[in-house]
Order: sequence, then C-alpha cells, then structure tokens
Amino acid sequence: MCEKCSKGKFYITTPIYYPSARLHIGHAYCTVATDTMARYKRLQGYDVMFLTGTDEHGQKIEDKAEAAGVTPQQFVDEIVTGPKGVQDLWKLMNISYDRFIRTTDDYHVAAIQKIFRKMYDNGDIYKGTYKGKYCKPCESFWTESQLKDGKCPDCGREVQDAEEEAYFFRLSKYAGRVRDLLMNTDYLEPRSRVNEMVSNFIDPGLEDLCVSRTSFTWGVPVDFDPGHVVYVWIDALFNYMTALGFENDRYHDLDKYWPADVHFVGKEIVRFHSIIWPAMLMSLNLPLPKKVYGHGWLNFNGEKMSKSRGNVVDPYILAERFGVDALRFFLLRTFPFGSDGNFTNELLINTINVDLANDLGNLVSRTVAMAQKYFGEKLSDVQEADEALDAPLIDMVSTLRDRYEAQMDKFAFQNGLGEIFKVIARANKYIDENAPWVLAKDEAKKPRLARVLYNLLETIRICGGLLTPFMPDTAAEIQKRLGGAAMDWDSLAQFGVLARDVVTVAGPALFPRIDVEKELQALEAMNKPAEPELPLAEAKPEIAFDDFEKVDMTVVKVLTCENVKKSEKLLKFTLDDGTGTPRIILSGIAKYYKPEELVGKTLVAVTNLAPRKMMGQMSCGMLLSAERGDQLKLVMVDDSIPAGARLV
Ligand code: ME8
Repeated sequence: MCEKCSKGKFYITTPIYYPSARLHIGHAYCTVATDTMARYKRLQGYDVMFLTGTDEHGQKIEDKAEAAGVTPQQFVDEIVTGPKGVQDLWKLMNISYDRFIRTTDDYHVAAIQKIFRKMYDNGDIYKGTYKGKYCKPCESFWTESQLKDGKCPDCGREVQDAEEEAYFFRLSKYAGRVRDLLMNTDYLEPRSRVNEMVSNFIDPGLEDLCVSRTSFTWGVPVDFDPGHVVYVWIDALFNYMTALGFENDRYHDLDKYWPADVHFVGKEIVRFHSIIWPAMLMSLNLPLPKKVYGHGWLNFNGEKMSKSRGNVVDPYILAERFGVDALRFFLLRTFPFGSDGNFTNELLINTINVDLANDLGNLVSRTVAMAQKYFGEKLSDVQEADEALDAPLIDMVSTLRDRYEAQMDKFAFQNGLGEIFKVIARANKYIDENAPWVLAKDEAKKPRLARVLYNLLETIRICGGLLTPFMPDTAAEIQKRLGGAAMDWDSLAQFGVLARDVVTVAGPALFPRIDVEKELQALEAMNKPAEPELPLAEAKPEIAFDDFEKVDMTVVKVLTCENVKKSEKLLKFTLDDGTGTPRIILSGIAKYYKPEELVGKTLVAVTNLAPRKMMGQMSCGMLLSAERGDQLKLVMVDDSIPAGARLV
C-alpha cells in the first residue's frame, strides 16, 4: 500500500512504439486509452505509474536508417525526439505519462544483457540452429505450421527462409503453466482473446523460441557471444521492468510498482504478452503482471490504416482542426475498447456535433447563461429540492459515479461515457420540463428557479468531474465556469456539494458546431493518397572525371516546338544555343508535354552528341530530362541564364 494515499498503487503501460515511421491516430488510440485510465486511477486516489516509450531496435529500423542514409540511432532520435515526433505527439495529445523508456537507453541495454545471461545460466536459453520462416515487418519467427497460406499469420505478408546459429528460449517448457494461466485466471482480457491464443498457438504445440539474430547488428549485443543480438521482443517486453529499475540502478521503484496492474496492448501483440512474456517471467521466478488487455484495431474507411495507402489519419491535423479533447473523446466514446472500429471523418464530426456541441456544450452554455441572466454572477435563494420534480434527475446524478466506476474498472470506456451522457440527456430534458424562462416571469417562483438552476449546475459539476480523465482541459474549463467547484473523487458521489451561492463564469461555446459538408471536403482534400513509392533506376558504373568532361551541356532557349508528323512520341525543337545558328533536336517526350507550353523555356542540352536521324529528320543533341517511375520532366533552368552558357 502506498504511504501517501489509501488506495494503493496502479502501474499501467502502453506498448512501446516502433519509431520506424510517424505515428498515426491508430497508434494514439492505445495511448489515449492508457492515459484516460491513468488519470481515472489518479482521480480515484491511486498512486499511479504510467509508462510508455519506444522500441528502437531491430532489422526494420536498421534497414530504414540505411535507406535514409543515416545511422539507426540518428534515425530513431529524429522520430522519437525530433519535431512532430513521438514525444511531441504525446505532448500534443495531453498524455500524462510518468516515465518514458527508450530501448536504446544505456541502462536498459545493460539490463537486457544481464537478463539474457540469467536465462542462459539457468538453462532456459541454449544454443542451436534456427531453421524456419521470418517475417521482417513483424520481426517474428514462425514455424511452417504457424503460417497462414504460406504467409505471416499476423500481417499476411511474405515470409523468408531463415537458417542460422541462434539461441533459443525453452518456451515449450512453460506451455502447461501458460495455458493454465490463460484458461484459469483473468490474466488475459477480453476473454475471446484467450481462446484465440490457446487454440491457435498453445494447443498446436509451443516450440522453443529463437531469441538471437546474427544477420543484423542493430540490437542489444549478447555480451558473451559477439555477433549475436538479442531478439527484439525480449528486449522490448522487459522494458516494463527495466523502467522501474530491474537489473539497473537508474530507477528504484520495482518493489513499489511491480507487478503491473495492466498492460494495454493491441490485439496483434497479445501473443507476445500472453505467452512469451509470462513464460520468461516464470523462467526468472518473477511475479506476473496482473492483466493484459488486448484492444481492437481502428481501420480507416474500412481499410487498414497505413501510410503507403495514403489513408493515414494525421493526429496533428485532426487535433488542430477539432481540438485535442474532442479527438480523445471521440476515440473512446465511439469504439468499444476490446473490438475493432472503423474511423471515418464523418463519424468524428457527427460525434463532436451531437455529444459535445449539442448535448454537453448546450447544457453548460444554457445553464450558465440562465443563471447569469436571472441572478447575475452569484446564485441566490435556492430552495429545497422538490421530491416529485427533482428526484428523477437527482437520483440519477447521485448514483452516476458508481455506475461509471463499474464500467471504468472493466476498461469499458465507451460505457463509462455512455453513463455520463445519459445523465446529460436527462438534464437537457429537465430544462424543458421545468422551463426556467417561465419560472423567471414570476418573482414568487424565484427560489424554485434557483433550485432548478442549482440542480443543473450540480449535474454539470459531477459530469464534468467524471469527464476529467477523458477530456482534462474541458473538465478544467467546466470547473472554471462553476466558480472553481470541487471535482475530487469523493465529491463526485455526492449531490449537493456545490455552494448554493455559487459564482458562475460565462464563456464561449465549449464545442462550436461543425459544418459537416464543408469540413468533410476540407479533410478529403488533405487526405490525398500518398505518392506511390517509385522504383529507383539502377546506378551506372563509375566514370572518370575526364569522361564527364567530354560532355558539353549547354543552356538553350526554345524558339519553336512542334509534334513530328506520324510520330506519337517525338517533339521537334528549334533551339537558340547561343551560336546564332538554330539547333534542331528531336526528343521523345510528346507524352509529357504539349509543344506550345515549351516555347520560350530555358533548357539544358547535350550539344556535342553525334547527330542522329529519327523519323527521317536529323537531331543534333539531346535535351536533359529527369525521370523516375513513369514521371518525366525536362530540366529547366533559370530564364536569366543566357543561351550558350555551359554547365560546368
Ligand atoms: O507493436 N488501431 O509497436 P507498434 C489500433 N513495438 N491500434 C493500433 C493501430 C490501429 N490502426 N495501429 C497500431 C509494437 N496500433 C511493439 C510493441 S511492447 C513490448 C512492443 C497499436 O508501434 C498496436 O496494436 O507497431 C500496438 O499496440 C501499438 O499501436 C504499437 O505498435
């Protein structure tokens, strides 16, 4: 139990992200959910440790860094700590993590080496030969029997044959204990994922796991066998403990926080967290985490979110247009956490309009505006509640915290919000039932009017307080409008905490209504598919400087340009090359340009190329153009460069 508070500790983690590309809104989903749970537990009075971070080793990163012409460390540094990188994104999304681990941190690397050696020393890691299949994008090894139609069962992509000397972890030894853990405890939720793990992976026979690689170097070196690097999932999974100080001196709160109360993970990595992770902890006689929760995936317009398909939903764009709170709210209000969901811009805008602008926003604006109109800043003369008129609302609000808590404790974010929004809808109905504007016409009914407004303000206080984990800024704004009213956990279970002479503060609409059509068009325009990756032409062999010097590249101006009769490909150029005699060049670029658009342009030509006959006409030289894939552009230079200038 923590000394500071009565509730105890709560240790929650997100998966640590691969910084192989910029994160999209699907990645933010899990982190927003984790942040909401962490804030909820803090609100309840728990001493929370919320860990997130980045998983920076592996062949995929090594390959990408090489393609980008930088070192793997430079590559990951840019994506993790650079502008609009992972850490910036979490700042933007108001993610209140307590600790951020990078698996390239020195203390973690050294700890992983010790952990690997411990399992080697206890006989659970041994050396053998690896023969099998490897999925590079997933960094996963598979046996033939695990493949689905010969492809990676996780991502459906091609796998490669792999054979090399490698270390193995005796996963098979733990099959029985892991099966028992999954079948007979609440370790893994939702329950449907248990059947998936047991029938797809454990019951067909768990084989020992290959836990080292020699074909690349970007990983934690096995310190007693140079050339081997530790399998990235061992490196990654132990982050949950090294970040607390396991096998290192950087942190010292392992005893306080371990075992984790819950690991939130996406469904495709449940296998690692529910089979490999507990087996390794069993091998080291360490306590197991209390729970792994495998959430669903978000698709975009029915398709998998991916950068190459051009359907990435950029959290920066969405947050800028709709606000961070609206985005956070949408993710958890719309999709049940344990199931897959389909993100569409229309759904996002409609959710903001209906729930936030209409229901919540209107309730707050109308109530505060009426309180100020009829009473000024300070409410007064509040009479006692009317049993018949007020009990339905007051009863519902007084018990809201309990219903919300029951859902939140099951990680049912959507249902927790559902409870709040039922109350908000009821409160809006209460306004219509009690018609404060009618009461206001009769001075004798002022105390009743005050009670009606008080009930509404108190409803807003409790709903606002319970919304804090989801929308921290909005909750703070609501609190301000209620004159800094209490929003601590205990007060949220009590109707009547708000002072009867509460001072209200007016403000602009919390969530302005969005014009659906206009906004959809704007988003559509921004979400044009990304440029397809174009193949690079093969590089030519090296040439000597003297060879390069032999080529005359001259700036030329287009005097005339026309199609060549009977040719679909050729354009005929008459060019000023500075000599005073027009030069004729034929070029096979008719597919890319209309002749008239080139007249007057300043181009570059190779002018000492031997003349060539094409379609019965002589061509004296060649115009330079740049080509990639099926795109081609003439090389055009600044018009101020005179014809005849040589490229040197
Ligand atoms: O898996 N919808 O990292 P990662 C919902 N490094 N969740 C999604 C998603 C989507 N469209 N796309 C990705 C890794 N995610 C490992 C974790 S933990 C010891 C190591 C989720 O960057 C995905 O399910 O590929 C995963 O939980 C998280 O983003 C990080 O994915």
